[in-house]
Amino acid sequence: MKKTAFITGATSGIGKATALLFASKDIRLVICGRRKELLIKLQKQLEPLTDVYILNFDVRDKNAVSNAINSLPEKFSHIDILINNAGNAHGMDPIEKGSLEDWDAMLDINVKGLLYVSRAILPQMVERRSGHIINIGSTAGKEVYPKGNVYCASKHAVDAINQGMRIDLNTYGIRVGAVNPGLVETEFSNVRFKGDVERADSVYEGFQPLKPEDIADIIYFVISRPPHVNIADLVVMPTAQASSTIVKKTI
Ligand code: NDP
Ligand code: 8X3
Repeated sequence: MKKTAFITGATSGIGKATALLFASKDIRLVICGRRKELLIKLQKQLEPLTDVYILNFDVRDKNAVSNAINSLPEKFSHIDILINNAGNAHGMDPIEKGSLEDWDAMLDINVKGLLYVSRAILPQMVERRSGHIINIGSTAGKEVYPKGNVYCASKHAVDAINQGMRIDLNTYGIRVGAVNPGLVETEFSNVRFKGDVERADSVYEGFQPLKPEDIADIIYFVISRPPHVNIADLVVMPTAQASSTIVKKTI
């Protein structure tokens, strides 16, 4: 039977690459994000391949999250796969100089937003005793690096939530796992450095970073395992990267 996947942060980067790959695998899609024009563009691109429904909301707004999910038409309301991907880093400052707005954004989006979306979708998975949740964490959820402070805290929280979900949902046969990427070239650094393109580009200079499609491939591998297999926690880095601070660069 055709499955339905709900992907947050589908307007760019990892979420968009995952939507493209899932569509080619005949998975029905609910694609989410704040930039409606990008969602409409992606919907038009994917509709020849699969059924696509747009939900346009900010994951920080708990009422918007639950209203959007409750408004899904019947065809899209049975969610088999949840990809909790929406998130970003905002700023990169030493802790004593950190921006309170950046801290709010990272904790509200990466942690609370993930929780709001999950809370709205989990009851139907529990009722059906089936479902698969992939939480997009980060190497920043496994180690802390200089000036990463609050972003790393948000991704360590995702790591803990991933474990907590797996424990609490174990009894219902719901699969829960995290995919934790290292450096992936997306809009991530543009957002982190607030549109400073030169600074953003320099993050990926002198080595071959991961592409969003590399992560999409892994997400598809995880969700396409047989029902008795749950990939609980996976870390993936570019070959040039050994840790958050050790990257072999040619420049
Ligand atoms: P992008 O900036 O390319 O994509 C981020 C996505 O999140 C966008 O689709 C954006 O949509 C969505 N998003 C951000 N804020 C909100 C919000 N408030 N409400 C709803 N949607 C939101 O970055 P990536 O693809 O790289 O990031 C995806 C995930 O991967 C994030 O959780 C990130 O932390 C994680 N990650 C990224 C790595 C990297 O090196 N790139 C490495 C490890 C993890 P819109 O703006 O339209 O709302
Ligand atoms: C994104 C990877 O190293 O920029 O989560 O924090 S990093």
